[in-house]
Amino acid sequence: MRKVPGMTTEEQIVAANVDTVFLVSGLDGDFNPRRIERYLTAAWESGASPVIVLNKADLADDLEARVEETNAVGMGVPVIPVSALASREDGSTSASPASGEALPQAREALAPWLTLGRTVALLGSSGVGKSTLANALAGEVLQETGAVREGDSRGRHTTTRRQLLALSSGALLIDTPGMRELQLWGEEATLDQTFPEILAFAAECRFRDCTHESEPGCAIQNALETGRLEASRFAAWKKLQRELAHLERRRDVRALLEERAKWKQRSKVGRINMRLKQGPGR
Ligand SMILES: Nc1nc2c(ncn2[C@@H]2O[C@H](COP(=O)(O)OP(=O)(O)O)[C@@H](O)[C@H]2O)c(=O)[nH]1
Ligand SMILES: [Mg+2]
Ligand SMILES: [Zn+2]
Repeated sequence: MRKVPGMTTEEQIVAANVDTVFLVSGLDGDFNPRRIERYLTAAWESGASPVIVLNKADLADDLEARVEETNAVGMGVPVIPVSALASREDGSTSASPASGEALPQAREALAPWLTLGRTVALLGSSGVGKSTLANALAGEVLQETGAVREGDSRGRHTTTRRQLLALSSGALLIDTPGMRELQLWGEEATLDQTFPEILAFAAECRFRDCTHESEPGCAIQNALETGRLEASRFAAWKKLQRELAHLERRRDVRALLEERAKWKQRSKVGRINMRLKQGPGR
């Protein structure tokens, strides 16, 4: 799920009944560990297990360094570098590895998650190569089971194509449409899974309600000072936390308004029933 783009406080379901999410990033100029944290949070919130797929390995100038950087935010989540372009069936590719080493083949590298009865969704910003990857993984497509057309609550119609591919391994692969932004839809607690080290440090703070700003005995400030916690990680956590806190407040307001509207409706119905019971003329 994500928050619908724009100001509306509503959720949008991107895919359902997913076992594994392939969080796809491109190893071109667009690589951004902060965005990976955002997608990871959405994946954890969904209940599906994430796998970080670093695509366009052929374009990476330092593949090992990128994998290491990603491992630092993945916190144990598998990180798989691939080159979807170099993984095409016919072997034709404009991509050639800078290092001269063989490029990681997407199908082999991702096979452990693409097994019988499993559903995998590709998630990531547009342009990272999700569709190219889907084609490479499908190789032998059995069937393409559909595209859906959806309207949003305002009745404006946008076409969101979601492809469900049945792979020969017996897995289902969902290719999601391009997303310009991923606004989170979830609870603050979801961040505990994305930032487990911050949760662990916070447990050591002297005050239970420590805001980790300037309180004495703050274990997070201490970890920052001693270099055990990276400042960029803490900043990323704070940013996502603020975003989720803001979302929670807006959801509370919406729930309150809905509740009020319901009671208004009920009391109106109540008055009408009362009048009916009391009969005419009263
Ligand atoms: N060099 C390189 N380009 C790739 C790779 N995978 C995809 N691309 C290119 O990236 C662009 C976006 O790919 P696409 O699959 O449409 O991305 P999507 O928006 O995530 O579905 C296309 O021009 C692809 O040819 C890759 O592994 N290496
Ligand atoms: Mg696409
Ligand atoms: Zn603290």
